[in-house]
Amino acid sequence: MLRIQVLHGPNLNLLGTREQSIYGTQSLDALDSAISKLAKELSVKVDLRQSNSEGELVTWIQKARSKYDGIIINPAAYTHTSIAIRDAIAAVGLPTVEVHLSNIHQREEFRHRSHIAGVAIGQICGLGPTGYLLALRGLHDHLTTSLREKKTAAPATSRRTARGTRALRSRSIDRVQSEGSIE
Ligand code: CA2
Repeated sequence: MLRIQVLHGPNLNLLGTREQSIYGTQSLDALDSAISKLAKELSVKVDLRQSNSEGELVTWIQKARSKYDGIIINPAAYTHTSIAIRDAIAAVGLPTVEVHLSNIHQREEFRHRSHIAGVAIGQICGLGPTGYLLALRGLHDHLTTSLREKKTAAPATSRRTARGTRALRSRSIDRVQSEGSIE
């Protein structure tokens, strides 16, 4: 069973209570329930966490290395400031999808830059809570495809090696034949 860690950054615990015109009316609990429901349908184990602390997010990302196959993260304001979160994601090397409820590229200039995008396999923004569900489907797809590729890689390599050996053998036969013909 695939295991995915979902991380929500600072202030996302306030979802549904304020700034509804930007972040919508859904609470974080309702969003987490929708993610868990889809995870069940996809047979994925999800662990959902929210923190207002950069250090705590970094620690969870570091710990994910041994426990999870991928990460979905809305780093919230840390998206635009945190080299520490970027470095942690790069260090663990787990496929990571960055999600934002709002379209950060349509908002203030300081929200246009993401330190996370460069180490993520993709970024989804502007689609509200649906963005998390798309991220889960996309990461699930990414992980199952890369697992399938890993499984088929071995026989493909042996086929190549077998072909290579045959080609080498026939090349040396050619050489023997041509050497033979010189003599
Ligand atoms: O659009 C997003 O998901 C953001 O990551 C949300 C962050 C913001 O700093 C990013 O630029 C874009 C802010 C999260 C604050 O969430 C609140 C929710 C309800 C009420 C107040 C804040």
